[in-house]
Amino acid sequence: MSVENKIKQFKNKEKQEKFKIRNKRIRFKDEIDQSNLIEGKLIATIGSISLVKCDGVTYECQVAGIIKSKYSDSSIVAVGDNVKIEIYDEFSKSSGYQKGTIREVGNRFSKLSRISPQNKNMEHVIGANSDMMLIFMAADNPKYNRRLIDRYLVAAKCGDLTPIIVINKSELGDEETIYEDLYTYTDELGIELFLISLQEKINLDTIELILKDKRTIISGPSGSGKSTFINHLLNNEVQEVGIVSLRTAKGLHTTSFVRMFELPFGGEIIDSPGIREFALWDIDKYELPTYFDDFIEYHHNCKFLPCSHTHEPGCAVLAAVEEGDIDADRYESYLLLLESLE
Ligand SMILES: Nc1nc2c(ncn2[C@@H]2O[C@H](COP(=O)(O)OP(=O)(O)O)[C@@H](O)[C@H]2O)c(=O)[nH]1
Ligand SMILES: [Mg+2]
Ligand SMILES: [Zn+2]
Repeated sequence: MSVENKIKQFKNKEKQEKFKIRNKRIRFKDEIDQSNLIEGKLIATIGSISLVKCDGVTYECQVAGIIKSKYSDSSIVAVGDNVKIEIYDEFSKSSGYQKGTIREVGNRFSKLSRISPQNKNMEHVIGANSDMMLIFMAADNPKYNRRLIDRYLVAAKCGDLTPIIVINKSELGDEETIYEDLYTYTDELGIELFLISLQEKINLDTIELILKDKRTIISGPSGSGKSTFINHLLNNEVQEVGIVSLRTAKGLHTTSFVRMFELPFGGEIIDSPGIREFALWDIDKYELPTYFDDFIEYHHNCKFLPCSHTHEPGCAVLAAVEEGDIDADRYESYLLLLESLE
């Protein structure tokens, strides 16, 4: 058995123990009564409340006490989930939506996860079943941050999301300098990079073509222009009244607030304005190098395995950094992430 598989096996055991402790309130079943259930998709989470859209109608839902889901080991429901709900003859006072209960959660083909701020042993799935992750930053004010780009890239790979980098406020920087600065991402890692300006209306059609008919989850530091971007995509249409009043009822600063919008030209975008910190979930320090695509060809050639690639004699990754075959900036991100995992 390879070292990586051994680590995986160990982690799974450890996980199962943790999972026994949590989710006590909810029982998981392989089969449930399907009569009275309707299919929908989860479009917003506000604290413990989920909004589910079925055939164009939005319902305010809670999770049932007995549920069918493969995900007893993580957030039980997440924005983007395909769910089945039972609806009631009762309307929510805060949102005005008809009430329902989520009884089944479909399989997720991708996810963006972080460590739950409430409980560091729990996974919080920010968004599910998304095709892409848009890493949204600015040329300046605030200037894009390579440490954060690398952290997002690890999360994207871990969750099976295709990463795309967008640098907004391009009029505040020198395009050539930015392309040079980020060439590792485009040329070494094959990630698409777009420079746009919402203010000067530069390259906005290009980015819309990328988003069209896909589901995208957007992440980036505050101030980079994400809200401006989403308003632009939605033609500045106001968001659903029910969501606004629910947020007010629940307190505007609900840290788990996430929502999904339909794009007028086709596709969907998931925004998580309630989420500020982003600690990587489910990554072991010995596994971390496998999330750095540019390390992989060196990662197995170290003299001693597993290797942390920090100080070990005969480390092939360190040698590649010294030779300039691995970008020194990427290596610095690796060291910082490694530290954060310890
Ligand atoms: N100079 C410049 N400012 C922009 C651009 N796009 C957005 N902004 C401004 O950046 C600030 C932060 O935008 P906001 O959408 O709130 O960022 P968020 O925190 O990521 O949601 C606002 O004052 C916007 O008007 C741009 O292309 N150029
Ligand atoms: Mg914002
Ligand atoms: Zn090494």
